[in-house]
Amino acid sequence: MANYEKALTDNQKVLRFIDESAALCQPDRIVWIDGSKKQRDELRAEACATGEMIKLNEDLLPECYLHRTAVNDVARVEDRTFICCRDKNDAGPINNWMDPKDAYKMASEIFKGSMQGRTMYVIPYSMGIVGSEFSKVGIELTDSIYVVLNMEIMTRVGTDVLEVLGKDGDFVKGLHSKCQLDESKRYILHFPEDNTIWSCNSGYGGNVLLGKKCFALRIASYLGKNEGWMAEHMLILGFEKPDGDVKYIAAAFPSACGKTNLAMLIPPAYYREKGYKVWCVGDDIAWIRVGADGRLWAMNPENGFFGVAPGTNEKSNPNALHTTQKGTIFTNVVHNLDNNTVWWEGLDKNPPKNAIDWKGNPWDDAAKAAGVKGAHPNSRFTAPAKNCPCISKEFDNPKGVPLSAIVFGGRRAKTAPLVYQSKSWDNGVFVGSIMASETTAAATGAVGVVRRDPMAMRPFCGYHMGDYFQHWIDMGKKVKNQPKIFNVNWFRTDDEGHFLWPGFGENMRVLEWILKRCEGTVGAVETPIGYVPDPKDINLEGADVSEETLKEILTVDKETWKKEAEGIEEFYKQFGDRLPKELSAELATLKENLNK
Ligand code: OXD
Ligand code: MN
Repeated sequence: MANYEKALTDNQKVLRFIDESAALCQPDRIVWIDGSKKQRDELRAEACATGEMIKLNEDLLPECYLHRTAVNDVARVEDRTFICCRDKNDAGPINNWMDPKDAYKMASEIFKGSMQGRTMYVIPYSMGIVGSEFSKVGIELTDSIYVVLNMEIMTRVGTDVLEVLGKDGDFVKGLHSKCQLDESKRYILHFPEDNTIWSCNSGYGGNVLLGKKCFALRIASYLGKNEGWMAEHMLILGFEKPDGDVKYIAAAFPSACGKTNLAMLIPPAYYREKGYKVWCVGDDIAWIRVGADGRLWAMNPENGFFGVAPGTNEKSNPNALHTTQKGTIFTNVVHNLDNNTVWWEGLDKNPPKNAIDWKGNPWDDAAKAAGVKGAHPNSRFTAPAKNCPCISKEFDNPKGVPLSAIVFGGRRAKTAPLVYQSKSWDNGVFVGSIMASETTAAATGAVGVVRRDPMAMRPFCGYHMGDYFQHWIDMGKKVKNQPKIFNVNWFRTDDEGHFLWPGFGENMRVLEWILKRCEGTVGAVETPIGYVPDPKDINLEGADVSEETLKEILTVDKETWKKEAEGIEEFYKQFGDRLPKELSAELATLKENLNK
């Protein structure tokens, strides 16, 4: 006999959504997540009893847990992610598309009875501060305690969200079931026209924490286009000068280009001693609106960090490491049995002797000698933002922070200079639209395959990318005090494939130039693609970079860029007449500049 707890709301839309989903998935029980510590502790204990999670050493890693996903379920599945809008053309050439009627029908078969013998948890959550006019509410229904506990870190969860929703409020409907974790029936379906997300047969964060990529980017980008704001795949940081003045930058990089590291940057000693500081507002997603003052304001709708563990260490990102020492869920990392803690490649040089790898197998000397990785390369930590030593005091400000600069970036071995500034808003949109990364074959000297990833939104834009570009152009017209737009590339290499720029904390030097440009306190050199620094204006004090190297990574090679322009033209073709005319004009100007 089904045991459905008393509802925590009388919002009929919520109740109808739950009834319909329960009728389909047929859970044995329905449990409302109220956000209380008591309930969280009970769920943690239950997950440990079933083996879904492992409680780690309370002294060394208080309130931390380890989880292993199924071996076939370790990353976002772009090829199984769909935008289901009525007209195929509205999904655009980059998204996978399914007719909503077909998608609901197909997925209903998969969801049918999927929660029999299981509990359906009802998670009311807010993206952004609960009750702020800039926040949005979602309800996620899931049969996974792991999802509940992650959502409690990544978003703001609890009965206060239901209060804000009131009797009649609207919300994003998210339905998730692990089903049988069958890869061939794994689907991440978005119905932007219905404010709905359905996710089945996965238990991996990016596919199942529906507040994150699914809502805060794919659905929100669509809402933003219709409502006049922007949902972007961007970190937000505050740059504080010794006089206490803080300026804010939002930056978009494709996945695995170091967004979390930049967001939590520790300035080099030279800057620290002078009193410079960097504050993290967000590491992955920015919701951006036009403020009453005519500036763009950005807020981080999330409440935690879902970061990649491998490579995170005391040197690369001490702030992230510190953030993970309390109240964190680790996924697919090594379990160190000697002290019941965790480890991953790149944490330190002391892999644990007595350990279990991410697949749950003993990770012994033989396995290590055979090159078996202990942690999955996409293993993750889910950590509360409030743990972060450099969390901005504006983190909880519902209005967000005013942006001085927007930065785009990618991983390019030769093409893009260390930094350049666009010439105007429309030119900046062009710079964002041509963002690209090369596969890391570049590290071995070969030039990698170029993947265009406009504004780092390729996997996350919930509608036609051409219309998305147009939305960017249109937003520029609404902003009286436009932030300046830049492009950075930390990944220039020499002919042997060695990185020429040290990156990490040293990127502070580039941020400083960017903000000086915004303030109008430093000049620049004009090139066919935009303005680059005069090498003397990048502060190299205390840096292990020669002036010669700096000069080299600031060069813009016309021949390389002519090839790049051809690549852009090819890329643009697919948008047909939905490519904004402003962007075709920008491409024409670039070509002209290169031929001068
Ligand atoms: C992420 C991603 O997990 O961009 O943030 O893939
Ligand atoms: Mn991301």
